[in-house]
Amino acid sequence: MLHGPAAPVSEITPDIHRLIDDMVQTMYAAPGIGLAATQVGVPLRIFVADLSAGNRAGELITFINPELLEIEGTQHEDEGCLSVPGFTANVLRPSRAVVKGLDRNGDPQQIEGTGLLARCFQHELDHLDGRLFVDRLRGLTKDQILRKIRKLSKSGKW
Ligand code: GNR
Ligand code: NI
Repeated sequence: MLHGPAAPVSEITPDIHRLIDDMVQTMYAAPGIGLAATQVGVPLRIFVADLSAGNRAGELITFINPELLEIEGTQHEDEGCLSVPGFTANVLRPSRAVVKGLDRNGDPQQIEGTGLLARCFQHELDHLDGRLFVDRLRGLTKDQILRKIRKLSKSGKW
């Protein structure tokens, strides 16, 4: 599921609202700053994000059918993923990203993110296209992480 693409949401039904509420709860429980529907086993183009991980009101962002409009600059920072537990790596990403899509109510929204928010947006958009942060790594870092994951999963510890 994590390696496959997600399909657009055609209609925002009560089921979609229940899914979003569930994703928000799951993100806060983790805790994480973002979560894509593919991470909870639903291959639909939805993600939620909250840089405060639920600690500050009004920071929750919900995107349905998000699209990357603009990217600019570069940033190198450590990145992790709730679906790749126990590993972080330095990932090169654009430092600014503008995302457009629908909000929870189906109204159009466009949000500009810089720094961590830009990173989070791109991380979640990657999930919806079946990409994990490890897929963006190169060379020794990637080999080391994949080797460790393979070893752990072989012994049933991952
Ligand atoms: O909680 C998360 N933290 C994080 C840190 C740096 C870059 C991206 C992220 S997203 C991650 C939650 C997650 O896996 N979302 O898909
Ligand atoms: Ni992730």
